[in-house]
Amino acid sequence: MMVPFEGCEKSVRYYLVQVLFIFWYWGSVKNVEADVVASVGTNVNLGEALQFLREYDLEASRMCFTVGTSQWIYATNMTDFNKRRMVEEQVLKAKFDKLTWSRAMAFDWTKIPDPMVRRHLKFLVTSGRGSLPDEKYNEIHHLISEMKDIYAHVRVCPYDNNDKIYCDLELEDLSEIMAKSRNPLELAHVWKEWHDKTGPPMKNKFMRYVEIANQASKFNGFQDAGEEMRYLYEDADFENVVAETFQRLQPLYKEFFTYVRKKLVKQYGPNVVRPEGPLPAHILGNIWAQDWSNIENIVTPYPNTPKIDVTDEMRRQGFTPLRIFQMSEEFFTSLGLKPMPPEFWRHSMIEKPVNRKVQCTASAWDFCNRLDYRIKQCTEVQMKDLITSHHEMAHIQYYLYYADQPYLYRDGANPGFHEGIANAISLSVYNPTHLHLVGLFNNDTTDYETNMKFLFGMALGKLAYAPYAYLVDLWRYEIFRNGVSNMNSDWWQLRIKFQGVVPPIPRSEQHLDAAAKRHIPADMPYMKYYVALLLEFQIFEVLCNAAGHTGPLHSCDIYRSREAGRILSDIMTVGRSKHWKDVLRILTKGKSNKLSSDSMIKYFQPLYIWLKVQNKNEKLSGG
Ligand code: X8Z
Ligand code: ZN
Repeated sequence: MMVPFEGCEKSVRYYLVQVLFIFWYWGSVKNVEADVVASVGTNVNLGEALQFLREYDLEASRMCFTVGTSQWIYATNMTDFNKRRMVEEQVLKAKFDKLTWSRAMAFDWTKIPDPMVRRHLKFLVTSGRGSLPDEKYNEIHHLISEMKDIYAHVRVCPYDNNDKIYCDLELEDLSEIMAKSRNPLELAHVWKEWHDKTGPPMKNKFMRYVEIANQASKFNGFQDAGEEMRYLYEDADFENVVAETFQRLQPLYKEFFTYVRKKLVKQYGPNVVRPEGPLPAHILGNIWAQDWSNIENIVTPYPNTPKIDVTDEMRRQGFTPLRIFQMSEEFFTSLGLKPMPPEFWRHSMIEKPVNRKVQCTASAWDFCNRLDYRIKQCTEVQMKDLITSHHEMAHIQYYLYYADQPYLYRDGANPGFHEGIANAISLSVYNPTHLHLVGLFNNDTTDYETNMKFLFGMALGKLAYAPYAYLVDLWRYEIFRNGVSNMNSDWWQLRIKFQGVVPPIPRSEQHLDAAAKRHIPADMPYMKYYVALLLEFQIFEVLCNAAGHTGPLHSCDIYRSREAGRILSDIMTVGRSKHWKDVLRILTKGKSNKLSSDSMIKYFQPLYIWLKVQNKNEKLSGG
């Protein structure tokens, strides 16, 4: 199983674990703007605005520290007591956010002369659901918590378990079956159970959520909640821009899809996989069919050529989790970037403790006090974790570089930047050239078959993911814009159109298959992953050019390139203080400010040529 790039940044400010409890605690707290329709205030006094923002900055940073600390304590020691303390802090934070919104609303940000102050106030008043009356504010958070709860508590019976005794499979178990089982009946069972137990019980709640989310957005001056989600990209043409990048990926995706389908027909036969049709969603190694890495052994070319995996070598050399993190740090210092601060080494959790329950998903934390940065990772000595540690540390580098910005600018230039940068670093690390240079891989890295196999493996994780990453929010935009009738058929229309994937069994409007993905019930945006995917390759290409790389892009390693490090520090230092297009200008030294799929296409170019030869007698299809 190859999952090279996982983990994510853990921005305390957006993270509310148990919002349901928050609103129990909140109780009857009243707010002065109850039932007031949001409108821009009249205050245009620059001095007062500056004073308000200074106070906000201090208080928000302090809040981020206290909430973040309570979340860290819970995530690394999951007791009921720690959970209660965390919830108490989150209640205070939620109150603070709503109060901040109402104070910011007193200003007419559009008329404030100072551009920095204007931008700050704009961020504060045009985001979130603070504009809703208390009742609805509480209701929508309650709905989201209930949907998250339904999602978290789904349990499924195993296939062929006739006595129905052990019906306790959780998502993690189901994911394991989807990854490893090659029995199409078992896979269809798991797929059906998961989708039947997530969507239908939350459908009514989801419809009400759509209604209230749209109301909040209208209060904020948007047409609907989808427009508000896109507003974070500060680009009126955003939908067209991403659509164009996606179109350009089509020829490559179709070749890839056609090749994968041919291999799957061979494995499962024409009754499961139609030789010229779309792919059924249950045989792609992943419950959402978003990442196909787990079927690598079925579909890979050159099955006898060894895969690049340095796990054995790491163990032979006596690697430890600490050494993995030291090696990651050395990667960044070799670029001239910052070493990890002492607090990082003192407080990070880089191994799974034996004596207590912890949340093991890898994450990088910014405690917003300009001192305290940590990684939480249950590191094992294996290649996957070596890459993850570099990825997480790239998030910490971003935190360190934008630390001197005001609170609201201590963030990625747009929602895709953090993941984009972290994954660009991973591209350089999960790379035969780099692994050879750090003494973990000794085979010939120029061999043609090894390279094609490597690129094919990357395509299963990255190229297969592109349409899925793109369509999740396309669907949400459609629902917010056009309403909640035909939600499920809309979902499958997008999936067949963009991914070329169909459900393994008939579906109806009783189902809500999009809700099988956590980001839908949890109200978490998804387009950022598509944007991050493009940025990852764009940033990687620029860094490689700066490092003087010649040859195919996929073999580039930026290790020890001070010039690549300088570019990284330049784009990270500005955080969110500049428009992301200006950050792309900095990245490209003025050459371009466009989001583009060209670098991704370039990365996979050798595979594309190879696929065209392999598919010369095939009828191409795909998205
Ligand atoms: O949701 C996540 C992370 C949080 S940053 C767990 N990811 C997306 C997903 O799981 O679909 C990471 C990759 C894409
Ligand atoms: Zn990440």
